[in-house]
Amino acid sequence: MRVTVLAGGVGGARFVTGLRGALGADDEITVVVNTGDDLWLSGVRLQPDIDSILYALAGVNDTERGWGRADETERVSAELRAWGAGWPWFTLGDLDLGTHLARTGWLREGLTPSQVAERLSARWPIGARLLPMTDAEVDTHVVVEGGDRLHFQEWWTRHRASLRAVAFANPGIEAATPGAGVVEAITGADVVVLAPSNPVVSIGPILQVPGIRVALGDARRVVGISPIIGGKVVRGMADACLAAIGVETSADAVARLYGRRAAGGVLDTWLVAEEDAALAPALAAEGWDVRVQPLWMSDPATSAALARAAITP
Ligand code: GDP
Ligand code: FO1
Ligand code: CA
Ligand code: CA
Repeated sequence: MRVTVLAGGVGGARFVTGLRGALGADDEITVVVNTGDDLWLSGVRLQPDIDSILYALAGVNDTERGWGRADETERVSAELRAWGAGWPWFTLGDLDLGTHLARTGWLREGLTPSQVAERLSARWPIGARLLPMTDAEVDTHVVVEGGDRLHFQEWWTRHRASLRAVAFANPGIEAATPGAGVVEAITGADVVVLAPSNPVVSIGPILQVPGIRVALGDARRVVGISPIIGGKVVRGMADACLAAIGVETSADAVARLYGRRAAGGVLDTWLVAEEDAALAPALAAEGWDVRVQPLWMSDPATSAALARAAITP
């Protein structure tokens, strides 16, 4: 079976890890990863969502923080701070920096981000293909109340989303094209899954890359999983992001944001948590194939059970 997942960082990584556990060696997993979180810092290129998924599949991730490497040290970061270089509120772990240096070197040699992702993926038997959503640099910016414009990473890691966001933008995305293999991975899959990732800053940028929505229209089947359980985000700042675009933090509002394929949206099926079972009848009345499932991915077993439910016709 061929499964293609559209994903951001933590929610994406947990889901894809579960999917790998649910599938066998003959199955193929492709992950189209958000690159809106990417940034240049102290001369190196960071790709947080790609790295979160890469490290999780390789089993070298920091499971508590949800980003970066396990057994990490921060000697270089302390030195950068002493120099006044980079961002004092943003830590580049020493092992993680090795990834950024390798990536930046390859980019300087002329490799595309897609080719770099392939090289990074070759180090460990990760059991999935990681495809950047685009090879263009389309970093997410946040416009906050008052009109200031910040890189998404500054808004989140420095201000912890405390400045009220009023808009998100990915400059240049209108002219971007899907990364190498992305369209084929979507149209050729038995099922495409929108991971329980941030709908605004993880899935949102992926859907904005010209050509990706069209490809989803040509897909065999598209299933989405709610990142909202019982009206709350499981972690992160999706609630602040949804508020900024005028969408309620609820499993049904996110479903309507994505929309049904039959009505010009991107999904055929929507998975909501047991806590949100009461929302199902209204969605079903609108024509949704809505399914109630346990959506907590607390360990590999629950993540695999969710993945199995998502790919079940
Ligand atoms: P990020 O890039 O690291 O922010 O990660 P993603 O965008 O991939 O995922 C973030 C989203 O994952 C948040 O909105 C969370 O609510 C959601 N999430 C995290 N853990 C779980 C879980 O166990 N179940 C579900 N349904 N959603 C989750
Ligand atoms: N998140 C933080 O809250 N503080 C950090 O210092 C930080 C450093 C960092 C370095 C590399 C990386 O790949 C991710 C990092 N993150 C950090 C997480 C990341 O910025 C965000 O949580 C995600 O991009 C949100 O989607
Ligand atoms: Ca992210
Ligand atoms: Ca297996």
